[in-house]
Formats: sequence, C-alpha cells, structure tokens
Amino acid sequence: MKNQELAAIFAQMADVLEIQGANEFRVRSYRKIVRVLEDLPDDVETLAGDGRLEDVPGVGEGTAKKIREYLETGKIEAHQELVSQVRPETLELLNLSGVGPKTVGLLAGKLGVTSIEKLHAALDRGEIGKLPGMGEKKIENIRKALDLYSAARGRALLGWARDLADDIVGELRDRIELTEIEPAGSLRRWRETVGDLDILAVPAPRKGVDGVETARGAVKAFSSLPQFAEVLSAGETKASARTPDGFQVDLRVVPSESFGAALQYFTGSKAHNVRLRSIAQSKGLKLSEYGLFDGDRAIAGTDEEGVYEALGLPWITPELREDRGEIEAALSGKMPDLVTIKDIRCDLQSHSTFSDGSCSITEMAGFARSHGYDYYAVTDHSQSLKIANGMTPDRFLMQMQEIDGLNAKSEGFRILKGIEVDILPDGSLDMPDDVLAKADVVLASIHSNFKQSEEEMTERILKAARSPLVNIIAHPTGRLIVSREGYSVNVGRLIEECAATGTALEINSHQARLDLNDVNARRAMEAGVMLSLGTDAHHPDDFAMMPLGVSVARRAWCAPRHILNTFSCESFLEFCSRKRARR
Ligand code: DGT
Ligand code: CA
Ligand code: CA
Ligand code: ZN
Repeated sequence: MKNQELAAIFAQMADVLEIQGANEFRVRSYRKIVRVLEDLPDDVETLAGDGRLEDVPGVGEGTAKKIREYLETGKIEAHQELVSQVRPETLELLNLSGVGPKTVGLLAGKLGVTSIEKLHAALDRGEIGKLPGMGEKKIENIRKALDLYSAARGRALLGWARDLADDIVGELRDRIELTEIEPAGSLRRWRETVGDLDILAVPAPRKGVDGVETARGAVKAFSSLPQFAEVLSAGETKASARTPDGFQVDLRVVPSESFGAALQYFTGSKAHNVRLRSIAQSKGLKLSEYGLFDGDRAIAGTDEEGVYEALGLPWITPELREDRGEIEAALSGKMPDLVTIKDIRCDLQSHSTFSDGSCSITEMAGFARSHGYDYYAVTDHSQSLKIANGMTPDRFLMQMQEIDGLNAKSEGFRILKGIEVDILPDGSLDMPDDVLAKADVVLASIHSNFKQSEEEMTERILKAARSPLVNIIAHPTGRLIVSREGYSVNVGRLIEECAATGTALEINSHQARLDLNDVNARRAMEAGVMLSLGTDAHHPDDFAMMPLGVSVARRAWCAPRHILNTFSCESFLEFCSRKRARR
C-alpha cells in the first residue's frame, strides 16, 4: 500500500520543518496527515482512483494534490525541495532513539552539530549541557542512544541482507554458469546484523577459455547487476559494489581447489579462525584462505569438511563459529544436536484483524497450514494497547468462539486460542483471569512505560511470570535492533523465575526484534527454561521470518527439545496446562 510510503514522506516534511523551527501549526498539520494516512483503512490509490481523496477527514485540497502527484510521478516536489535544505547527515541524527526534530534543530542551530560525528565531539567537549533544557539525565540518554546507534550503524538487519543475497545469487546464476556460489561472512553465520556481504564464487570451466578469462567474466557479470548503484572496484578476481542504501557487497572468485578453504576463512568469525589457525600450527600445518598446507603441499581446501577433518575436527555449523566453546565441544566430540527449521511445527505468535494484524484468522490459518505447520497460535493484543486496536475481554471471547468454529470445520490442523496480553505498569495483566483461563496459550509482554527503573521493570515482568496463566513472556527485553535499546529488565532474574515457574521465554523471530538474542537465549536454555519461537506475524508473509528465529536458537546451542515449537500440538498444550495445574 502507498499509504505508508506517503505517511513517511509527510512525516519527513514535518521533521524538516520542525528542525528549521517553522511555524508550529504547519508542523502540526503535517503530523496530522501522517496519522490520518497511517490509520486509513482504504488504499489511497483506490480512493484517488474513485475521486474520493478529499472525502477523507483531514485531507484538504493541498494534501490531495500532493498525494496525487506522488501516485502519478513517484515523488512530491515540495518534499524534495524541503529535504534538500538540510544535510542528510543532519537528518541521520533523527535515528537516535529519543532525539526528535526539536532537539536536532537546537543542536544544529545553536552548536552547529549537524552529524553523528559532530554530536560525538560535542558530547565529549561537554557542550550539550549549555543548551536550554539539557539536563544530565537527557544528556545521558543521548549518549546511550548514540552508543547503540553507532554499534549498529551501517549494518543491515539479517533478514534484509539475506533477501538481498538471494536476489544477487539468483541473478548471477541467471547470467553466468557457476560451479559454486555461496555468501560467507556474518550472513552465513546468521549474525543478527550484517556489516557487508562476502560472496564467494567458482565459475564453471569453459572449453577453450582459460581460468583468468572466466574469472574476469564473473567479475564483469557481478559488476553489472541491477542491485547495485555503484561499483567501487572491479579487478581480476575481486569486485566490490554498493546498493542504493549504501550497503557493500564483495565478490571473490576463487579456484575450485581452494573453495572450501576460502569459504571457511571468509565465513569467520575472526575469533573462530584464530583458534583454527593455532590448531593447524600445533600440527605443523598452515591454514589460509588458499588451503591447508603441509609445507608447500595442500592437504585440504576443496571443501570445508575436508579442512575441518584434516584438523581433527568435525565440520562445525557456521552459526556456532563465534569461539563460544564450539572448538572445545568439537574436540571432545560433544557437538550439540541443533534444532533445524524442519523441526518447527507451528508459529507461536501472530496477529489478526482482531487487533493490528492485516488479515483474518481464516486467511492467516490457511497460510500457516500451507506452510506445513500442524498448528499455530492467534495472539492478538489486549485492550490497553490502543494503537494496536487491542481486544476487550468481550472481543477476546468472541474471537475464541470464532476459532472454535473454525477448528470444528478443519481436520489435521488446529488454531490455538491465544493472546498477547499486556503487562501493565504494576505487573498485573490487562485481561481478567477468568477470561485468560479460557485460552489455550497466554503470551504476556510489555508495550508501555518503557522507562521504569530496572528494579520496577524486573519486578513487573517477574510478577507476570509468576501468574499461573502466563505461559510465555514475549519479546522479553523489548529491544529493537538498531533503533531501540531494550527496557532495563534483569534478564538473569527473569530466567531464574521462568525456570522456577515453568514459564517459557520467547525468541521473537521478527527480523527487527530477535529478542531474546543468542546470548540470552543460551543462558535461558542452560537454566532449563523452554524457548518459544513466534514471528509476530501481522501478515501471512511474516511467517517467512521463522528461519531467523531458528537461527537465534541455533546460535544459542538449542536442540529440538529446548524449543516448544518442535512439540506436537498435544504436548504443547500439556506444557501450557501443566503450569496452571501448579496453582
Ligand atoms: P561483518 O561484515 O562486520 O558483519 O562481519 P564478518 O564476519 O562478515 O566480517 P568481514 O566481512 O570483515 O570478514 C569476513 C570474514 O573474513 C571474517 O568473518 C573472518 C575473515 N577475516 C577477515 N579479516 C580477518 C583477519 O584479519 N583474520 C582472520 N583470521 N580472519 C579474517
Ligand atoms: Ca561481512
Ligand atoms: Ca567483508
Ligand atoms: Zn507485540
């Protein structure tokens, strides 16, 4: 839908005007249009086609004209004109959580702070405190936001990067014949963010053409891919290019006899490689991206398995290659039996039109079933989450009735009656117990009062975990990768409480969340807490994010038995009712 694109454009206009200190009524009128567009149930394109744009409350003649301009030309002149008045580096400051256009205007106007770098410097020089309204607390928050943003800056979300990698690999395969092509680096290890993409390729040998020429052909094909806005370099066997978003992709063309060694080397991590190299040295061997050598003689390198084997190790799955104990486990023959996507029988968090999802339960269920699942849980929001159209107890009861009806008509597939109930600021649940007791599964999570102290926040979540009705704490830390630090919950305490009460913790599998992350999920698993995977689907397409959640579970060393989604529907329901029975 064009609605969201337009909302983003008007929001940016409001931001720029506010940075410039424009008349606040003008700013407010743009913000209002943003809200109208975001909440509009109909497609603006359809409305414009029917000549009904001006009928939408809040859309005046001027706005309607701009919307039509966008629908016809793909841009709005007034927007481009406004944006050209501020530097893109200045607008980047808006990505800092808690820093709005007013603050940016102040920073730029009074201190000449017009970029992330300049903000760093100004903070170090202690200049920010001189600005009106900048107390110590606020400065501390800016510093935190800056750290968080800098750590992830220029890095892409894993899901986005994987889609890009698939596109590039597919397109390249269409254009030239390849014996091997494999994205390596952090992407192959399924790290939650990816700094740049490292692709390795072996072109197929061609009669009468030498290796140098085939390599050049591959570099040339890569350099002309439509995914790139700019080619940074293109040599004999190597090329680097950048997408329109500034994301860098490297191609390395390697000979087939060193493909395995190159794949091993460029998959990393650096820490894992350092360990492998020292194992090689201890055996009097030399490991590099060209192969494993005994003197001048290559003893492995064509495939990765061979490299590990020659070092006396089983092949180690890329998700574990972080030097977090995988070398020791491999040496002692104690590699974990990791969960795979094939073990997953359901999705345990999803939304429907009963709250902020965009499809009916029937549509979502149809898709989940065609996805190969045995069951899935509908978990709409509860009423205090107004922006998500949360359900009142009555609507939840109605929903459960509807699900009973659907289940009665279908065999071999079950829709679970679930809810994602809000944990209110005092730790109580946003739905009466007697209504929750009718559900098959209850997820509880935080969507308000993010700023509570660690003590308050932790107590708030622990209280929810202690409720016999709560089965799963959803997105337990609330972090959004890149854009929002989690709330200050003591994860260690939460894990203890969940272990004691038989409550599961979620690995929210949405690409922007992946919450719990790999490190915390591993702590939870080791403490005996069950983990639950949910894509938080608001649309059937979102179910496709499940592999991301599985990758977090794998990076957390989880076997199928640690993951609720590998259970049959009966066993899962048993898990849920066991907690209630403890009451
Ligand atoms: P990224 O791109 O920041 O998300 O992370 P990676 O892991 O993809 O890192 P990148 O692209 O800098 O390099 C790809 C792999 O190449 C890395 O995981 C391991 C290997 N590598 C790069 N530099 C070194 C190095 O100095 N020593 C060793 N042993 N390996 C390296
Ligand atoms: Ca990389
Ligand atoms: Ca790289
Ligand atoms: Zn949610």
